[in-house]
Amino acid sequence: MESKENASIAWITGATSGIGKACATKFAKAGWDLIITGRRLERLIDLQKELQNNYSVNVIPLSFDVRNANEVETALGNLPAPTILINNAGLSRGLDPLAQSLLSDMDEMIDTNLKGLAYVSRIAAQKMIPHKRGHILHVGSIAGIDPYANGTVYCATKAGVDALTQALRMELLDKGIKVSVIHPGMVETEFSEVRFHGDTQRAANVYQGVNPLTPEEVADVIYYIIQQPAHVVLSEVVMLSANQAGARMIHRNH
Ligand code: NDP
Ligand code: 8X3
Repeated sequence: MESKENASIAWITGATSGIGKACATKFAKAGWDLIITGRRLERLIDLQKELQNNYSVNVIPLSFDVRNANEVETALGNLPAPTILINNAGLSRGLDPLAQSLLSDMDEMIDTNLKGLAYVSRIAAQKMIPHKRGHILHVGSIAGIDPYANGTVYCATKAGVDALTQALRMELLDKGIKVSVIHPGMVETEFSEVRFHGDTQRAANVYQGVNPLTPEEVADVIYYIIQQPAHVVLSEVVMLSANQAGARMIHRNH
């Protein structure tokens, strides 16, 4: 990455799709240099080219699995401190009672949404602390503050993200580092396709008649959170479609 005077650098995890990809575009448009991450390297490289060509910013793609602490350390450990971290990589697997859930689905959600998120924020915090500046933003979910049946483990991981965010904010309070969480409701991304293991019809049904949020709308709010004056932190933001009043209280127009 070429060094620019006072360049602002954003690390964005989960940038190959959905909310993370929309954040990468939003921040590149605003002139931020980016570290974009995800497992699908081809998608990262395509996005890198697109953003560098369109917005003349520096973009570094880093492909690694957030579940693997060694991969996270190898990828991010030698980088300079980011100005901000958008810790967004995450997923849901299955929509079943706990008694019928697959162990592999449960492990994947816990390892990605909770352990992976913690690995990445740990490194970002280590790097930001000596500079006494920075902003760590976690992508939680309405599922973390309004749990629902058949989503036990996903909801628990997102409740964990909420708790982790609050505790981290306390730890970093006297260190000049802001910590925020955004809890979106339904956003139309690849999320449901991943949840239903590639069943695109079942995934499409989730958003029928809802007018869900778009990833670009969520990215706009994330940008707003980051742009607040130095003495202001939007610590927790809940963002829903106007057709949604809770995780499972949804008005469908048919
Ligand atoms: P997408 O499936 O579109 O994007 C998920 C992103 O996470 C991808 O870039 C994926 O990259 C990355 N990711 C998943 N697992 C890993 C892993 N093990 N290592 C590295 N990267 C990983 O979904 P969304 O954009 O909707 O999801 C983004 C976040 O928003 C998630 O944390 C999700 O829980 C949260 N959320 C989503 C809502 C929704 O309705 N869509 C609502 C509320 C919160 P790759 O596969 O290339 O590794
Ligand atoms: C994703 C939103 O309601 O499907 O976090 O859990 S929900």
